[in-house]
Amino acid sequence: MKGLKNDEITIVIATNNRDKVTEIKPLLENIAPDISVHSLADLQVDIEIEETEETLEGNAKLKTDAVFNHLSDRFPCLITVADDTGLAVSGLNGAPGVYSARFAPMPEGKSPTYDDNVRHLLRTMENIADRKATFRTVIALKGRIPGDSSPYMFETTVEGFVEGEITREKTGNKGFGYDPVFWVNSAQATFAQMSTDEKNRLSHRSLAVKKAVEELRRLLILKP
Ligand code: ITT
Repeated sequence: MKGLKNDEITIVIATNNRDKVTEIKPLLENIAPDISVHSLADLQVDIEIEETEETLEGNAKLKTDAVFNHLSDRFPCLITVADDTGLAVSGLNGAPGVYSARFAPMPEGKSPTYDDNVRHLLRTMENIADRKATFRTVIALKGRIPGDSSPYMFETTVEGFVEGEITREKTGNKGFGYDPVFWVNSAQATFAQMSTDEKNRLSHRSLAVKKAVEELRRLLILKP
């Protein structure tokens, strides 16, 4: 890490989901001044990554690997950050979990919208009393930063979660995905009733990203 300047470090958020970028970017920009943080869209990278693993960790790592390999030649000092998130509902034995993006059944070749998934969840849970639910985010990090004598490679995952309940109807119009039906116990509101800043004070994603920031600061300061 000798002589490394922040403006030589490129962090790329490995997601095609713009709503995640809105939440993650301001938190990563906190790491240190001058570090550049980009989304795939900022870099005009068009890459489809199929989520073939059965765990959030596995899918998050697939995304950091794919984007790291894609951009490795372009940036000498590169850190890729990926998020995989699942909603686990107690009364549905943990579903939709790792399949949260693809919960509502759709015709071949069509992906469900956020609204399709929310409507399917409310319909599936019409007669279910146990509405306890947990949002869990796994953030994977993969990086190459200069080491003492050769480049230092690292890979790790961190996670964050928040407990809540699935409401009986949609409440609020902010956020994305299942936010209008996820009642956050500690805030007594749904995520869709919160601004990005408010959600970022307590969400599963922000807790995971804050741990990732700590880990990155440690690596960048320790200069392994
Ligand atoms: P990438 O894989 O490109 O990052 P994705 O939308 O496929 O984006 P995930 O598989 O991690 O992302 O997310 C699964 C789904 O869970 C997502 O499509 C949303 O419907 C929902 N979701 C994720 N984070 C959420 C949040 O903070 N609030 C509400 N719903 C969320």
